[in-house]
Amino acid sequence: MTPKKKPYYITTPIYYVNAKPHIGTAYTTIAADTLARFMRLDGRDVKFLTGTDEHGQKVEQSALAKGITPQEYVDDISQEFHKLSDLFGFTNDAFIRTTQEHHKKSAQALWMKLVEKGQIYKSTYKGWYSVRDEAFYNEDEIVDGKAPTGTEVTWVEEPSYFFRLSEWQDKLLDLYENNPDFIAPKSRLNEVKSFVKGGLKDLCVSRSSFKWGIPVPNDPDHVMYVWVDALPNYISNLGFPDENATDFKRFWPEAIHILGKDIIRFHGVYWPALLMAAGLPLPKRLFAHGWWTLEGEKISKSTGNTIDPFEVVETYGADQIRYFLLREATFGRDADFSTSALVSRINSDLANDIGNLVQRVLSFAFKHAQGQIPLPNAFTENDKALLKLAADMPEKVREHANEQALHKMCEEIWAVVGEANRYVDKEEPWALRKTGIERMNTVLYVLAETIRHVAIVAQAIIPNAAGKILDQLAVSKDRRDIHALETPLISGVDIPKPEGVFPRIIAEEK
Ligand code: ME8
Repeated sequence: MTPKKKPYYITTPIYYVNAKPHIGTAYTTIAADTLARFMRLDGRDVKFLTGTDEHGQKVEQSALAKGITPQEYVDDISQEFHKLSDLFGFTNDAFIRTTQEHHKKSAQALWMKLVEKGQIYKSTYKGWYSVRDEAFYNEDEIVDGKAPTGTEVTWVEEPSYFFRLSEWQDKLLDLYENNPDFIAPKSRLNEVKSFVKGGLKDLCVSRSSFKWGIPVPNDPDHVMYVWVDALPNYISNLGFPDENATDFKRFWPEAIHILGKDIIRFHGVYWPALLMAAGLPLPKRLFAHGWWTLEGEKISKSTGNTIDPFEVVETYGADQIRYFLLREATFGRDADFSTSALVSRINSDLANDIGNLVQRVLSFAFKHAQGQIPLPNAFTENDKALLKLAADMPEKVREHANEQALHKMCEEIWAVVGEANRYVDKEEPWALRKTGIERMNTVLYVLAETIRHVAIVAQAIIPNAAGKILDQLAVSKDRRDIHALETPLISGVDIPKPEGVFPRIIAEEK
């Protein structure tokens, strides 16, 4: 009996539609897509969600400025995020929009659950609000008349609903204590802990000074505060409020939320508190990655120092950008986006290391081994060492994937590529052509088998190129998952004429 596939639910933040996607927003989805792809290759039952966050004062104001309705405005920009999915080949199973009816009903149902449990009450909010952050700030957080994030704040006094967040302080601290892996990396866990230890005030969860939002049940003068509307997307996608919905039962406790460190407080404090208060299970883990910066400044749509993903993909290619973003930054830390670093990664890791390896081996086999990956003869210690390195690699990558260490996943695969290149240089198959065809065949087989391992796992990171490499190795489409690596490469079959997968497209900058 085949074991039932283990569920894996991965999400990105739902992005605000107040501006087009930029490289920072693409990054989070690339990271989640890579994990989703890897887990599918590894035989997991994956659900991968992304989408757009379409309500709030910011959207209402932007639509007004353009002279269109908020709905027209969000329909337009949401499309840009769909185009981004096509650009990078994202494999999300669903794309949620908070303006969808099923989401609105779900957020309202969560609200009602909180009301029934006495967790929501009406009062008056007096304090600072940043429209750009869609966040409330305490007096002691205001720096030189601005939010701690540097955005403009306005003084707000309006009748509002409040969530009894203050009641959840101890439960949250217990959660972090008993589940130290709930928030990663550690630095973010510590940040969240100290925020909660500093004391929690009840959270204002409705607004009445604008209309573009999900109406508060039984009080149409209020719309839900944008985060209370947005966070439940992770469960509305699974069928909540129907707690018996197949997807909710199967995927909810398995959830891994990938997000940027800017929104860790919302995910690490408000979200678990709302869920506990509603009596719902908590997600398994939150991973907050760092920021991409441009000359040290956070890349951000509000400051305008953005990098357009469509432009860089046009110039360098989608796989190249995916690889660069995943490999260059330690996942969890900030990294600077520089053209010279990008070009150098493309030329060294992609063109030189993997591109050359594949090209050298496959063209040689095509020309000098009758267009086939030949059958091997007895393996030497050197052959066995490379084959073992390749065979052990998927397990190492799996361990890193389980910890969302995306840069280490890349490193592990490329360590095999590096070793394979050293093996080619040492074994010199071109010289063996004259001195020992049998040995040449074995060397070619060992290399092809190593490349198959690399390409199968690398499908998670560079899906287009890895797919092409597998085509060139004549690996059939149904034998491209990690399970297929348990049986050896089928050699002695014709391979197509090899073509370069990663041309050295750009002259390296001096
Ligand atoms: O916060 N570097 O949406 P948002 C890396 N709607 N990642 C970046 C980045 C950068 N420079 N800039 C943005 C929201 N991001 C809410 C989320 S979820 C229930 C609601 C990424 O459009 C990063 O993932 O402002 C960050 O958390 C997210 O975009 C913020 O997207």
